[in-house]
Amino acid sequence: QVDESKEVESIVPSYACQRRTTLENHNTVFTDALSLLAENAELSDEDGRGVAFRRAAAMLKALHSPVTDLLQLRGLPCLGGHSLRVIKDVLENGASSEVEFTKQSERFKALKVLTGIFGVGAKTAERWIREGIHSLQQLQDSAHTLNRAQQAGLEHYDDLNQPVTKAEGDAIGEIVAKAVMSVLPGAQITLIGGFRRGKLTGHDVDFLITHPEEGREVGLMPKVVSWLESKGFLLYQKTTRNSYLESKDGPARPSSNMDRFERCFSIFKLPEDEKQGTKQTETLTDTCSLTTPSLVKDEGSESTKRANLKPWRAVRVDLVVSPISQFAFALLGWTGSKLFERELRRWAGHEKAMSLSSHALYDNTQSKYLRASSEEEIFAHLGLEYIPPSERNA
Ligand code: DCP
Ligand code: MG
Repeated sequence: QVDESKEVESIVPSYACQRRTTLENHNTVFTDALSLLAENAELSDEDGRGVAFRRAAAMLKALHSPVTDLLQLRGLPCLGGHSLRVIKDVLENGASSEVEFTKQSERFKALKVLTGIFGVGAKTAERWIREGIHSLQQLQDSAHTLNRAQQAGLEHYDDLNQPVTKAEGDAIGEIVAKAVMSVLPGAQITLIGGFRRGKLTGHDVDFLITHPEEGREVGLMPKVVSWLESKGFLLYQKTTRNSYLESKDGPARPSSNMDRFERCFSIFKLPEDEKQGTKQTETLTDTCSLTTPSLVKDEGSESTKRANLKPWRAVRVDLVVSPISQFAFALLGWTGSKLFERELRRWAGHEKAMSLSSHALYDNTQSKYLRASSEEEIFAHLGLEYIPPSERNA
């Protein structure tokens, strides 16, 4: 016999893209625990387990009140045995022993520290850990040659591991907009990623650039990057070319989830005065050339001291250029959250026999592409109720 009054929700749809998930989370104690286990699984090359924990956490995020009793979870989707055990542990003991154990483990701590370096993924970190490298100091003392991205990541470690605020995101948006307008008047720039979903902080700032006339966006990225570089705004950048091939009757069928837009992974040098909104454009270039530490001398207190003294801060910025014909798909694909995106693609494939990417939507039944010029149209093609960005925080 279920006590009806204890039920949190009667019907929760099983795909995250069918649910409205705001930033208001009534179950952080459980979602934090499950997210940490998801992170540990992802860092350990166990993606299947990672997704299972992420789905369980996302379902709990969509509930309108806190869970206080396991019985309230009856009939709710996305909860596997493992996730249920974690929730039970938290309910009964105030914390999950598995989570506490993971947090304390040398392996997890080392994976976090090493993958905290921009340019270092789980595989590289794993390899280093097997060689006994667990800290930044040990990495620096080792004979490893780091690639350009990793060197920049290590050099700006403290800054890049400090969350980016919305105000900083907006300040960078103004700079990027200026760059884009200077090299291609009429081009449009849109804030995407977590900030578009209303998040107050993020690990980076993401922008999507397009032009209302198809084709005018070709060659745009190198010009934007040159402009930014000439003004001293870039500490690091790597641009990848657009590798998405156009076929006779439309964009080629997406072959993987990874999109192939022209993309720039960068580390921005955001001057403090820009950040505070008191713009002194004339002196900007001077300010920017003040300090560019070329060697990483130490981490810890010295580097923190330096970080506090310098008149700028390093911020991760991603730029993506899309032709206008693919803009709606790029916008939807880059707004996130990551799980929301994953669930949209799973819904498309499993429920609608369609393939969704950040470039296009292909209907396998009709063997044709479905065009769209807005996110609303894409949701409609997918037979889903429209979910605005602020409710895609799964
Ligand atoms: N994205 C994706 N799959 C990837 C990379 C990105 O679906 N492998 C999409 C979803 C993300 C968006 O791009 O929301 C931006 O990627 P971020 O990693 O910057 O994620 P967020 O902006 O959501 O998070 P944060 O606020 O930490 O930057
Ligand atoms: Mg982001």
